[in-house]
Amino acid sequence: MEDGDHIFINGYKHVRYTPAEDLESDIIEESDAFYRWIDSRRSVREFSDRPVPKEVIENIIKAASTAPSGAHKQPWTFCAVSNAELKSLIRVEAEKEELETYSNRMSERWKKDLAPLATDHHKPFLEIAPWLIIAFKRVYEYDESGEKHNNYYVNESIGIACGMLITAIHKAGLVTLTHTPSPMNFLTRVLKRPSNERAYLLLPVGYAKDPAYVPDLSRKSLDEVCVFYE
Ligand code: IYR
Repeated sequence: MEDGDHIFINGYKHVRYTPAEDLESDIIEESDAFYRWIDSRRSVREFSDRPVPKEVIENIIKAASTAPSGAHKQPWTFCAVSNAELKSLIRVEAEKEELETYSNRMSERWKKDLAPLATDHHKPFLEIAPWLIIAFKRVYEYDESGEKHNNYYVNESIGIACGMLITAIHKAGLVTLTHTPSPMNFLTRVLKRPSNERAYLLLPVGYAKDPAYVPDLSRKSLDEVCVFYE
């Protein structure tokens, strides 16, 4: 390493940060282009069964796992399922919970709010999409002596990682949606996950069906979501 490329703080090595972007580029133009690109992302519920290479899923999950996390514990496990029997089992279990949710757990107000999205308890995408990614948060870890240690800011950390996962999926030209069958404990059982993991989000991943239709939604304006203090 060249001189000046690293220092030690409290005995821990720190390496010099190199900006990833050309600092002389037009950052107004670049940030606007990124906004326009990310604004083209939509939650899609109609999938093609066209296969997606495993390498793409690996890259997407590697991208998500670069997310910042409490004390850099990276408190997450992403389970990527392409096995047809497992996907069918997950669909059966999810639809069981969803039927109960739509029939008995949701308020009238909630159902009214969901009406524009045209969702119901049927989840065919759980079998049609070539991959299901199930994000598990890791609430605690065991150290070498078998002692339990809680992770930090676990919900914040996995939420950020899932946001980056969704961005990586969009960048690959694929689509997803954030499916939250509730309760999700059946995923612990079906995927045989250890007791320190809790299912957080289920994301089907694949190509959009052609044609696929999405609700005609508009997003809040900047004024509605942002307050400047200058
Ligand atoms: N989890 C259910 C219901 C659902 C709830 C909300 I809030 C949504 O934005 C969409 C769906 C389901 O996945 O259908």
